[in-house]
Amino acid sequence: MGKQEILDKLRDSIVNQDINGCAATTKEALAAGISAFDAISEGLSVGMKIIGDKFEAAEIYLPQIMMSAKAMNAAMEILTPLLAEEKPGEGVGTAITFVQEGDIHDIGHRLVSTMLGANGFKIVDLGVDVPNDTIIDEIKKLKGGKILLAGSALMTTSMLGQKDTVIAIEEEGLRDSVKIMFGGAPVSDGWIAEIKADATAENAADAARVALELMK
Ligand code: HCB
Repeated sequence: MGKQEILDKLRDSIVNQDINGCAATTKEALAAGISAFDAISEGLSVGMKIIGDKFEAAEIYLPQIMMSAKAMNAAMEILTPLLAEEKPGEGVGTAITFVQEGDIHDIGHRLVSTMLGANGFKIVDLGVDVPNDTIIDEIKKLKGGKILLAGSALMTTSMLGQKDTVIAIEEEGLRDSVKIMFGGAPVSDGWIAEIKADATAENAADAARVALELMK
C-alpha cells in the first residue's frame, strides 16, 4: 500500500469510528516509514475535520463523535512519544495551553499542545474551562522567559472570552511578556486583529509553525 493510501486509511478509521483499526493502521503507517507528524496532520486530523463537519450538518450525532475521539486518542498514545524523537526539544520557550472559560472542547487543544511539545516547547497545559486569573498567575510565574499563550475556543460564546483574556493581560502589565495565539473553529484573522492578539492557526501543524515564528 502506498503512503497516500495508508494516510487515507487513517483518515477513514477516524471517520468510521474504528478504534482498533485506527491503532492498527497507525502502526502500519509507522512501519511503512510515515512520520508521526505526517500521520497526524495528513491522516488523523483530516478525519477529525470531516467528523466535525458531519456533526454540524447533522449527519452524525454525539456517540459517533465520542467514538472518533477515542480512535484519535488510541492513535495519539502510539504517536506522542515518537513526536519528541522526530523533533527533539530545542528550548524554544514555554507554551501555556488552555481552553477558554466555559468551554470543554479539548480535542483540538490537545492536538495543538502535542504538536507544540513536539516542536521544542515546554508545555504548561492548564486544561479546559480556564478562568483568566489562572492564566495571569501562570504568566507571572514564567515572566522573564520566552512565553507563548496558546488558547482554544470552539464556541462563539467562549471565543468572546479571548478578548477579556487579552485585556486582563494588558491590565496586569504583562502584554510585553507573552505572545498570544488563539485558535478554534470560530477564530478568524479579523478577530485576532480586533482583540490585539498576535496570531491564529488553522490546525495543529500550522500552530507549531506559527508559534515558532512568533518566538523568533
Ligand atoms: Co460541541 N459544539 N458542544 N461538542 N462540538 C461545536 C463546537 C459546535 C460548532 C456544533 C454546532 O452546533 N454546530 C457548537 C458551538 C456553536 C457555537 O458556539 N458557534 C457546539 C456546542 C454548542 C456544544 C455544546 C454547548 C452542546 C450542548 O451541550 N448543547 C457542548 C459544549 C459544552 C461546553 O463546552 N461548555 C458541546 C459538547 C461537545 C462534545 C462533548 C460532544 C464534543 C467535545 C469532546 C471533546 O472535545 N472532548 C463536541 C464536539 C466534538 C464538537 C464538534 C463536532 C467538533 C469539535 C472538534 O473536536 N473538532 C464541533 C463542530 C465543529 O467544530 N465542526 C461542535 C476537531 C478538532 C481537531 O478541531 O477546531 O477543535 P478544532 O481544533 C483545530 C483548529 O481549530 C486548531 O488546531 C486544531 C487541530 O487541528 N486550533 C488551534 C485549535 N485550538 C487552537 C489554538 C491555537 O492557538 C491555534 C490553533
